[in-house]
Formats: sequence, C-alpha cells, structure tokens
Amino acid sequence: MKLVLAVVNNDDSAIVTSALTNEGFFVTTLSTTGGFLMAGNRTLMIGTDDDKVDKIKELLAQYCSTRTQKTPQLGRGLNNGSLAEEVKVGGATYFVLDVNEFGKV
Ligand code: 2BA
Repeated sequence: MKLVLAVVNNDDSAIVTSALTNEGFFVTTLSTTGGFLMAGNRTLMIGTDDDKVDKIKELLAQYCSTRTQKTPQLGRGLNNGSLAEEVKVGGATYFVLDVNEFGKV
C-alpha cells in the first residue's frame, strides 16, 4: 500500500478531489501553506494500492494546471532581491510513500 501526498493549488483542489473520489479513491485534504510564496495551497492525502498510484498521477496531471504566480515582496521567508518576480508553480507536487500498516477500528 502507498500513501500519496499531493500539494495542489487551492483553485484546483475541488475538481481534482471530485475526480479522485469519483474514481473510488479515498481522499483527505489539508489546508497548507507553501514556504516560498507563503500562500495557501492544499495537500491531498490518498491511501491506495500500489497498482493504482499511476491513475492518481494521471488525474493530478489532468486536473491541476501549471500557472505563473507573482512572488510577494513581504511575508515570504526569503527576500534578498535576487529572486525572480514571478515563479512557475507546478500543477501538482507529489510524494509517494510506503505504508507499513493501514487500518480502521
Ligand atoms: P511554495 O513553497 O510556495 O513554492 C511556490 C513556487 O515557488 C514553486 O512551485 C517554485 O516554482 C518556487 N520556489 C519554491 N521554493 C523556491 C526556492 N527556494 N527558490 C526559488 N523558487 C522557489 P512548485 O515547485 O510547483 O511548488 C508548489 C508548492 O508545492 C510549494 O509552494 C510547496 O508548498 C510545495 N512543494 C514543492 N516542492 C516541495 C518539496 N520538495 N517539499 C515540500 N513541499 C514542496
């Protein structure tokens, strides 16, 4: 079993979560904040069988679009003036972790 953690844009989180649940995946969403932009995003937690991870990646790619966002001048952890004023934010950043145990009691 695997646990997929996917950081997605707030604007994409509802549609991608719907698409995942419609495909039978169980999803938990967490409100998170990117350390660079200091802007809200969503982290999806999806526990699933190993052979279904590719389907999750496919849906993330289909429903999460890449966009360009301005870097704020204030409220960011790093602000040394040498950074680009805009950054390309990926559609989804995901991690796939092995799950030692899964249960419901
Ligand atoms: P943020 O940390 O707010 O980063 C937003 C975008 O800013 C990143 O897009 C990247 O283009 C740029 N960026 C981030 N850190 C940077 C740095 N130290 N120097 C220059 N540019 C930087 P993405 O890479 O698509 O990441 C989108 C969001 O996914 C991130 O929001 C963060 O919440 C999460 N994320 C990405 N990579 C991660 C990682 N290795 N570990 C944990 N979270 C990650």
